[in-house]
Amino acid sequence: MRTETPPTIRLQDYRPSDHLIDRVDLDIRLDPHASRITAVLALRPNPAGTPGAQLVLDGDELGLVGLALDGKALPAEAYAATPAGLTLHAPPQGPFTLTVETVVDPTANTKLMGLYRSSGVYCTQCEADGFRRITYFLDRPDILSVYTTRIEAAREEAPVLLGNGNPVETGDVPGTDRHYAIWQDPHPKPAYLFAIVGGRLGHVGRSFVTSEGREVALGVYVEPGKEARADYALDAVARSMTWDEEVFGRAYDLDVFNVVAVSDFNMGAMENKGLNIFNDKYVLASPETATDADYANIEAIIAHEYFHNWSGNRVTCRDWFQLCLKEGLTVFRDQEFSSDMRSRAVHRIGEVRTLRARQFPEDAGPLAHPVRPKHYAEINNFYTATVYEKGAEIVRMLKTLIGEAAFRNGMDRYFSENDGTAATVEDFLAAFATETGRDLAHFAQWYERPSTPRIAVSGHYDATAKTYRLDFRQTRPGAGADAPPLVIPVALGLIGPDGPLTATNARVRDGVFVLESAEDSLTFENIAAQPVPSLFRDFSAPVRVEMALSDAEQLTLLRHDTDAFNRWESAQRVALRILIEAARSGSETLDGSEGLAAALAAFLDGEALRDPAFAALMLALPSEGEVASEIGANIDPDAIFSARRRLRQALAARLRDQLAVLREQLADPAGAAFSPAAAAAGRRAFRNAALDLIAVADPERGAALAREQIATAATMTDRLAGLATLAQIPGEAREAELAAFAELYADEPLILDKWLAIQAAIAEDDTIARIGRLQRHPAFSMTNPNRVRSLVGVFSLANPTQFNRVDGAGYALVADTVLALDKRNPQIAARLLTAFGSWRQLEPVRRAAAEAALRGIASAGGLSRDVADIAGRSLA
Ligand code: 0A1
Ligand code: ZN
Repeated sequence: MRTETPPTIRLQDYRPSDHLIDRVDLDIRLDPHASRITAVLALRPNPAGTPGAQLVLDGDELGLVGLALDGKALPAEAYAATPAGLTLHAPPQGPFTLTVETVVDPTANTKLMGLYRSSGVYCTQCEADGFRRITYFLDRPDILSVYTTRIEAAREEAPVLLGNGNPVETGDVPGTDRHYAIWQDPHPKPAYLFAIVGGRLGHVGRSFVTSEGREVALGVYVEPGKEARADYALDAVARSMTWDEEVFGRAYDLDVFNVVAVSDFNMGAMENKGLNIFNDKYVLASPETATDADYANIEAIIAHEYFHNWSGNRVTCRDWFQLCLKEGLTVFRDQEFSSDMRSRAVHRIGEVRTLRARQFPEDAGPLAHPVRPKHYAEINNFYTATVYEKGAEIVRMLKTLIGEAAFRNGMDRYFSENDGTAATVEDFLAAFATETGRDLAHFAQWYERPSTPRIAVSGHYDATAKTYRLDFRQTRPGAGADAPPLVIPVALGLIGPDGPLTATNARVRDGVFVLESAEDSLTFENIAAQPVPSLFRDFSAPVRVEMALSDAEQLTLLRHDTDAFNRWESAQRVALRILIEAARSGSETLDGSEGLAAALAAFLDGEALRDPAFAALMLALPSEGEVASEIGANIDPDAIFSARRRLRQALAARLRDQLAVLREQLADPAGAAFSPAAAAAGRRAFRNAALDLIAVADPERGAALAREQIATAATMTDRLAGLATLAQIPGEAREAELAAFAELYADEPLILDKWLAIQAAIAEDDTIARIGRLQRHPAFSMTNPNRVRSLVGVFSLANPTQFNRVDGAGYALVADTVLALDKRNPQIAARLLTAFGSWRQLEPVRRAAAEAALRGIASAGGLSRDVADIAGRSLA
C-alpha cells in the first residue's frame, strides 16, 4: 500500500477566518481515561470573512458528546461531527455561543499533542495544532480569544492545578474527593498558547517586581523530591525578566509566571501564556547531575520561552507560514541574552557551529525551504534550523544594517504597533522601514527562497598605486536561476603583517560594507603592503565564503585579527582545507598540518590561560558533518573520518606536552566551590578538550587520565568528559567504566541519556550491535522522546561512519526505529527521519543504500502525515 501524498497548504491561499471567537470558557474535568471538556465559545461572524459562511471547527481524534447553541441542544441535521471536524451548516449571522462537550483519553495519548499524561502528570501541548485534540475549535493562530479555564481533578491525583493567566479561585467539589482551580487570562491569545497542568508536583518560587511595579509570583514545578534542582531555572527566569526590561524595554504582564517540567515532551519547551511547559532536561540541574552544557541550555531555553511572551504571545503569528516571525526573532533574543550572560565571542562561535551543522545541510538537501515557507503539508515538520537559526541570522543582519539604536526603536515600534494582534513578516519589516525611512523590500528577499549564498571574494594588491581591491561575487545555489541577489552585510577589516590597518572607504560604515548586487568591488587607498582581508567578521551573514587565502595568510588572521570570531575561523579554515584535501586524495600526508599545529601552539602559549573557553574552541576541529557539507558531493564518510583522525593525531602529537601542562595549570583549586558560570565552565571545557587530545596522542595515558577523572570528578561535566574520552578507546576499561556508570546512575534517566549518547557516537563497527543491546537496557524506552533522541537520534546525527555504513545496517536501524515510532509518536518519528536529508550527496554505494531505506519507509502502509511528508520530500 502506498500512502497518499498529504494535501498542501499554501501561503497564497491565506484567507481570514469567517468567524471569530472572542471568549472561551473551559471546564476541564481531568480523569486518566475519560477527561471531559466543556467549551463555551463566544462566536461571531468575522466582518473580514464571507457573510453567511458555514462554521467549520477543527478536530483531531475527537469524540463529540454534547453540543448546544445559545444553550439549546442542536438538532442532528444542523451539524456534522467527525473526529476531524465539526461543521455548523447555518450558524447565526450575529454573535452566539456554542457549547461543545468532548471526552478524551489522556493516558492513551502517545502523540504528546493535546492533553496527555507524563509520568502521571496531566499536561497539554497545543502548538502547532494540538488544541483541536482537546475540543473543536478554529485552531489557527489568527483567532485570538480571552480564556477562562476551570480545571477539576481528584485532589489525591492532582493536588496542583495550573492554567494560563492569573489564578482567580480554588475550592473543593462538595461531596467528592475532587477539587478545582479557576484561571483567567486577560490577554487575547491563539489556541496554540493554551495550557493546563494537573499533578503531584514539587515547586520552588520567588517574587519578582517588574519595572512597571507589578509583583509577579514566579514558580518552577518539578517532580516531587527534585525541587533543589529547579533553583537554577528559577534564577534564569528572573534574569530573563530583568534582561528583557533592560535591553528591549519589555516587562511581564501577569501576576504569576510558572514553568513546569515534564519528562515526556516532543520538543525543548513551550511558551504557553504564563505557563511554560518544559522538557525536564531543560529545567533540572544540580552540580552533581548537570553538565555545563546543561546549565547553558537551561539558561538559554528558559530565556527563549520567556522572551516569547512578547515576541510570539503579545504579538503572535497570523498563520504558520510566519513561524519565523516569532521563532527567528526569539532565537535572536535568546542568543543576545546568553551572549550578555556569558562570553559573547564564545557564544557566537557556538551559534555558527550549530548553524553550519544543522542549517547549511538542510539548505543543501531535499528538505530545503525558505525561512518563510510558501507551502507545507505538515506544519510540525517546519520547526527547523532554517526557520529558527537562519531566521535569527536575518534579524541579526537587519540590526547590523540599520545599527543598534534604529534596531531598538524599530523593535519598540513593532511591539507597540502589533500588540494584541496576529502579525506577518511584512508587519515586522514595516516597523523598521518606517523607523529608518529605508525601503526594506530588497532585504525581505532573505525570507523568500532557500539556499546558502556563496560569496566568492578575490583580493588584488597594486604595489605601485598602494591600493587594495576586493571583488565580490554572490551566487545562490538552489534558489532558482531567477533568484535576485541578496542584501548582504559584510563586516570587514584589513590586517597587515603586524596587525590591523586603518583602511577607509566611504562605502564601509562602522566596519560594514553592504553587498547588494551580484558583483561589486571595494578599493582601499594608502595600503602600504599586501594585506589580508578579515571578512564577514562575527559571521555577519549566513553565507559560505570562497576566498583563496594561503594557510600563512589565514594564520596571520589567527595572530592579529581583532575579531575573535575570525581568529577562530581562520584556524578552522586551514583545518578544513587540510581535511578536504586529505579526504579527497586519501593520501596519508597532511599537507600543512605542521603549520597549523605551530600556530595553535603559539596561540595556546599566549592565550589559553587567559581565555580557556575560547582556547577550547580553537582545539575543536570542524566536525565530520561540516567537512561533508563543504565537500558537498560524492561523500565518503569513512574517508572524512580517517582524515580527521589523522589530523587530530598530528596536532595531538605536537601539542600533547603543552596541553598536559595547561591542563594542570587550569585545574580548579582544591576545595573550590562549584560554579556553573562561564569562567569556571571555560576552564573545564579546556581541560577536557586537552584530555581528549592527549588520549589521541597516547591512548594508554589518555585512558589512565580519563579513569582517574571519572573516579575523582567533582562535577558531572568532568565525569562525563572522562567517560566520553574513554569511550573512544576500545578495551575492557571502557566497558567496565560504562557498566559502573550505568549502575551508579540507574535512577537518573537524564544522566543515562548522556550515557546512551556517548555509546551511540562510538565510531566502531560494533556500535550497531551495542545499540541493539542498549535498546533492551532498562535505561532505554521507545516511549520517551529523550531516550530515543539520545540513542537513535545521536547515532544518526553524530556517528557518520556507522550511520552511513556501506552495508546499509545503519540506515536500517534508523528506518526500523522510524517505522516503529510512527505508530505512537509521528512527530518524533518524522524528526528522526530527517537524518537522511543529505543522502543525495553520498558516494553511489551509500546513496543507493540510503535511498532504498527511504523508499522502504515511503512505501510502508499507514504512515502518519508527518513521516509521509518527510519521506516524500526527501525522495522528490
Ligand atoms: N514554540 C516552541 C517550540 C515547540 C513547538 C511545537 C511543540 O510541539 C510539540 C512544542 C514546542 C519553542 O520555540 O520553544
Ligand atoms: Zn520558540
